[in-house]
Amino acid sequence: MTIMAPRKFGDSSDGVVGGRQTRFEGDLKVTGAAKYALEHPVENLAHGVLVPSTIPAGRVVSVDMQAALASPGVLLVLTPEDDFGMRVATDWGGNRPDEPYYPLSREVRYNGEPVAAVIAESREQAVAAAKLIRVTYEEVPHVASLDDPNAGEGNQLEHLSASWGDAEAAYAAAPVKVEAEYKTPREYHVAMEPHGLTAKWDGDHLTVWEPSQWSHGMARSYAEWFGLPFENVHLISPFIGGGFGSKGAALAHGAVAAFAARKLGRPVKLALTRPQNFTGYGGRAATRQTIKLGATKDGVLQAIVHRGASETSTYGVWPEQTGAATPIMYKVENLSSEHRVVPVNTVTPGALRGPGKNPSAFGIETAMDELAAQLGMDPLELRLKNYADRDYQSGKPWSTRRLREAMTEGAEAFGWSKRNHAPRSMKDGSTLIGWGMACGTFPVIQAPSEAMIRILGNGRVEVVSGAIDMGQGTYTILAQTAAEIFGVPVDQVEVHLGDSRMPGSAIAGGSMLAGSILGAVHKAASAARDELIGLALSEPNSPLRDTGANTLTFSGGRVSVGGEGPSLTLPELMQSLGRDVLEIRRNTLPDGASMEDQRQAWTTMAKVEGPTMGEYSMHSWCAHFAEVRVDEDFGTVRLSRMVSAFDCGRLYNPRMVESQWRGGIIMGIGQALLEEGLVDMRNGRTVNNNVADYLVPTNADVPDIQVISVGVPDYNASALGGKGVGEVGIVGVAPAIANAVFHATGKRVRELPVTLEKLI
Ligand code: MCN
Ligand code: MOS
Repeated sequence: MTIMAPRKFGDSSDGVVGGRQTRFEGDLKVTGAAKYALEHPVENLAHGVLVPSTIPAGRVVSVDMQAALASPGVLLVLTPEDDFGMRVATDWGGNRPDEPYYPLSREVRYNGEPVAAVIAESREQAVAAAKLIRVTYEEVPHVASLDDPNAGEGNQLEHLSASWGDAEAAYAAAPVKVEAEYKTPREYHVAMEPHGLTAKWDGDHLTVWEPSQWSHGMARSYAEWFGLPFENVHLISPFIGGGFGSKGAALAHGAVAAFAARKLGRPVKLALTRPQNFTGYGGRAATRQTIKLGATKDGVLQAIVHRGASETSTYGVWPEQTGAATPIMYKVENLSSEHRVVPVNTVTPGALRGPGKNPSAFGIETAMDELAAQLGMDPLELRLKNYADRDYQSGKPWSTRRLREAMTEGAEAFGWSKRNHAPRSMKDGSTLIGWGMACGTFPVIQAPSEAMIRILGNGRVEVVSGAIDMGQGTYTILAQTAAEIFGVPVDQVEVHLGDSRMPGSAIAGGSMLAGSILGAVHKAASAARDELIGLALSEPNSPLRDTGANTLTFSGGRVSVGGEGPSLTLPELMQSLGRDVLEIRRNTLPDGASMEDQRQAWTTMAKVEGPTMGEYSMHSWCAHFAEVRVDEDFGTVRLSRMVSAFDCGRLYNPRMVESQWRGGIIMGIGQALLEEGLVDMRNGRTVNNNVADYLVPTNADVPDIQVISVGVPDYNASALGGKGVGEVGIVGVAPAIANAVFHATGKRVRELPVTLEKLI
């Protein structure tokens, strides 16, 4: 269990909901005291490594492991021959086929799929022995990527289609038309902390130290794999070095390590190499989409026709939904949107910050810029002119949508009114200057959570939850919430997170955690405070008993009647009540939810609700404004300035939020200018599968980023009025930058990233 002991704080006014409290666990991180999963010391460790396939498609015919077995320190070699005795676990969609699970696959479906594993006394010995393994394959023809001529059209996913009016007819009749194809490449999470774990068995109890975005969901997978009760698995993940969507699910390497640990009767640590991190969990799928916009001569949208496709694997369906943002951005009476998935020989792609919305915004927001250019209109004016007064897809009113304010206030801060709208009109010597804008969105996703509040005799307030902090600020906002309710300074609060034995929580994913877990903590803390009030007013030894009050005030570290008369500190109150501890657990499920409902709520996605499940359509919104400087001779693009305005409802901690937004924007800068998984068509391998060749932004690539909040509390979206923050920041960044490049150069780049060879 992790006890937070922060040493330094901002103003006391920062330590409440809405305050700018500094990062609660910051000290632990900068001093190295925060232990990440793979750093957890475990005695008698054995070390595992995976052997990845070197072909993209086919079968493992045989594995020659004699030399590896004879190699120093080797304890165990696992191959597809081994009967793991495991069963397939429930996937994110809630499906659980009744089938055996082989984490080392005999069928090879992508280059890099694990086909063998070596466990040895040391990691070095395991690595050396793994090199001696000879795998014989029977290869079959493969489809390398979406660009492979054999990729085919793929399969249309009906549930992702949207349609109203008669889009094709309205497009045909529209006096002004834009039609273009937009492409995004494979992109990867590149978290600093690699995937990996230590697995340890005690009888039929399994402990797993593993970075996780979802302690309960991942513990369930381990339990299901091994046919164990959920309670027998203990997954521990107090700190994470970046997940960005990649650490929400238990993966094959976890199964291998846990199986090996059981077989050897000793703990096994297994960490993926950097290249293996590109195939351990899939990155963002490559996408392509065609958008047709029809408009009147004065820029009123008449029709949107959208046809998109994304790569998936041959064994799983992950749609990177190119039409996710398209239907809700603008007012349009005729729309048709369809998405296909095209199976290729890749690891199944996965969730990467802003899934779906992100490539979708690249399509629609570039197309809108093209329409503005064709009309000779200010792209901001075009967007405001076609502002969606409601959600045309669901027909529902917005809960809150301050996108207009985001656009106008962002434009004001950026100085947009000084823009000369003609491309190539703004220069500084041989440097072309471009200003571009684009909008973004991410849905409010709601899920139940549970939390426990413990008040100790010494007055410390503990918040306990299985929720995850991978850097977003969960520790901090939970501490602020409890501090506010008990009227104590934040340093009187301790937060315990990231443990599947703690109360269940929503995934730190889909930007749903903060709204969900704060609801639970607020409920549990309010209940604990009510309980304390009840006791303080009724217990014979309580000095507050005879005040005749019917409630008490918690403020400035003291409990009193409306701040008047006698007052007690929390420890004094606990002492007078004769209590060492008061513990209250609450969840946000409807009252009377059964144990089965609760189990499902914390360990599956069964109770997760989308943005239009209720009366309203609920989303976060943003508008980005980018300035680029392009060297005309060399085609190099430098982002020189960025202003982004957001509507994410109420902000629980603006300091954390600004950092979330900037983090998302920085990832968007990478997507716009640098990031591209390059596929070798001969063998289906992403060749730049390392941090030297897969480029992400460094400090020198990132200019000053001004972020602005225009949100107002939205109590439909969450108990405390906030909307999601973690993902919306990346959405719309790439089109804003690409639009700025068009404004600078007059060249429209419709395929990310915008690299110099596309400009000269
Ligand atoms: N917050 C707030 N007010 C709100 C909403 C959020 O103050 N109205 C702040 C809180 O500090 C909260 C944080 O923003 O902890 C993120 O909240 P939320 O939007 O609910 O997102 P989650 O907690 O569910 O986090 C997941 C989200 C996702 S899906 C990805 S991907 C992502 C992201 O968060 N990956 C991250 N941010 C990341 N940040 C870091 N450092 N590392 C990652 O891997
Ligand atoms: Mo975020 S991609 O939903 O973890």
